[in-house]
Amino acid sequence: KPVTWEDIANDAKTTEDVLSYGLGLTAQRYSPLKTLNPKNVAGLVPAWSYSFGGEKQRGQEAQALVHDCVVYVTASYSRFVAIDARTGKRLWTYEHRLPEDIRPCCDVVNRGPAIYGDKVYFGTLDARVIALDRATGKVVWNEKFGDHKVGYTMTGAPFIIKDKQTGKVLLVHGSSGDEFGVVGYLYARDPDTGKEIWARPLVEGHVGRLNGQPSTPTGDPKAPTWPNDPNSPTGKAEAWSQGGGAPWQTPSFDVETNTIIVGTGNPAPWNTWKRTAKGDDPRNWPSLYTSGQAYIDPTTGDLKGFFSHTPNDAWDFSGNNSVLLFDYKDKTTGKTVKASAHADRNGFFFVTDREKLAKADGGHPWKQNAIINAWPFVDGITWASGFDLKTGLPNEKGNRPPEPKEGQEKGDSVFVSPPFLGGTNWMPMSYSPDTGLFYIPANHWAMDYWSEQITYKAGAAYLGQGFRIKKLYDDHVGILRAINPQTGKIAWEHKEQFPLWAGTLTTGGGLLFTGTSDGYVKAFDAKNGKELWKFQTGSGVVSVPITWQMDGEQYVGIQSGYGGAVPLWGGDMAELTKQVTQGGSMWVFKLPKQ
Ligand code: PQQ
Repeated sequence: KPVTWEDIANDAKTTEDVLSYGLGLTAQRYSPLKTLNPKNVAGLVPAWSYSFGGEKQRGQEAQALVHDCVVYVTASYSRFVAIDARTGKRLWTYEHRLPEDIRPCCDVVNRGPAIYGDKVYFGTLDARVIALDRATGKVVWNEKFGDHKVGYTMTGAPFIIKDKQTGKVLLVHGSSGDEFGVVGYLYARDPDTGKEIWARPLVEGHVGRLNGQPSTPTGDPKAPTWPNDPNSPTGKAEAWSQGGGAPWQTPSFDVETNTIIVGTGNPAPWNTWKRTAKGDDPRNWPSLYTSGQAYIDPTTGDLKGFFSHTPNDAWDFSGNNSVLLFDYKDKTTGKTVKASAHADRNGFFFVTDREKLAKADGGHPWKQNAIINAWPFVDGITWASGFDLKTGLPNEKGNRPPEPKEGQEKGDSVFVSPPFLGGTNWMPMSYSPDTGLFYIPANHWAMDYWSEQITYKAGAAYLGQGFRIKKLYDDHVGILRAINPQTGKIAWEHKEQFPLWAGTLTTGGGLLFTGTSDGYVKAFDAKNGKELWKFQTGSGVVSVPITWQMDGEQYVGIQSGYGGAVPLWGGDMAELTKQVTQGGSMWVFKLPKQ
């Protein structure tokens, strides 16, 4: 049967299917299923495993969907598979033919599909969104959204929402490409035809599109948070034309306020001095609307509100990681607070006022006063001591890498933690309304970091920085942490020798599922972090677990296949994980029949 908007809107509550990235519009990654629990989870065994095949393997980062007993999952190199959820038998495969000159920064990954009506959707590395017939895998439409030669690409899962204002169902997706100096866009399309409805650039002063026409500028048309350059044709510094801000991960959707909420990527180039007026303090040039959380009107694509996690981001912290929506009762006032939660690469866990940010009040969309709190979720943060809760701005510790001196190619190196790979990265955290805790797949590491000279060249990396990733502790890199969003206290933690690069999932049965880079799928007690079960899949796990119910039994699904940014950019960590073999398969587990 076709997937309706009501099915998607109820995804977080229904247990027989998984219809959205995030297991629901609020992206909490919580399933109410209770069959599996701390007492019986040790008995989990594989139901089946499916190999994606091919000579090319690399990272498998997808979150699968399940509908009508079919598993829909994407694989590396822009591949899509439909699998019989009962038997593991392939129903169809779609292998997108990729040109040679694609430019993904951080591996040939794909984070999963979307589903609606009789179609499934996914993004490809040559900057397309493709709709396939759910039953046959045949292409229904195929829309190219950017030039892959200059760096546009797509790795994130698209997302279905319904605009309350117009009653239209929209397919929403973002672009990737900040490391090549392209301006990032969020797009809304008609899911039936693929036709663009609006496009929103995330660099201040760039103009959006609505129904094929130029619409509004993003924030202030003069882009006062980016420096001017009287010698350039735009009147702005070179960086402004190449400014990044790509919303390369999947949004969440607030039905109540009719708002799309998405993290925005790093400013381009990484080099802070290229985005600062000569001789001035970078903090006066926040590079809006990059490295923060954006609140977007689904009718027009206009920006209603924005909170910057790292103003004038000098460390490629980006702001993309999932923004989870949750409500809580304030301990002192007893009032229900409608909040957003986000664990940033910069090492801080943010709780922000979702209602304030989702309100288009005619004023400036930049609203740092929407901060409720920000707590460190990793040790040893070097760039800021915390956030000022009045201004919402970071208390910086003077950790920006200095400019190269006159006549030199490189500036002095500084020690930075977390490094650009982040206290956490794209792998989504989860929330359990039962424990009231957020579960962050985090890492303890650092980098040596220095500025370099840079000028924009189309299709070439646009960073202006050099780096070397290093260990912070001898005994672990990965650190799974459960954090209380009202106190910032770490309720429990679990260490891993290798970097953690898989998402987390929580259940009504009181479990937490995730995967490790050395190949295990693991289950923990969500209350206290006790490891209850593990299974070796044969390659590193850097994907996102799901769970569903079928024929009265609870299933858990996850992909195995090592890759992503760590083996490519990870310095000492790439060295450490060299021993992990590549792979590419979907694994499904359940309890043996009684
Ligand atoms: N992708 C990964 C990964 O899949 O392991 C890690 C990263 C990306 C990063 O650390 C990035 O900074 C990053 N940045 C962009 C961007 O700014 O456009 C895109 C991506 C991507 O699409 O995978 C990553």
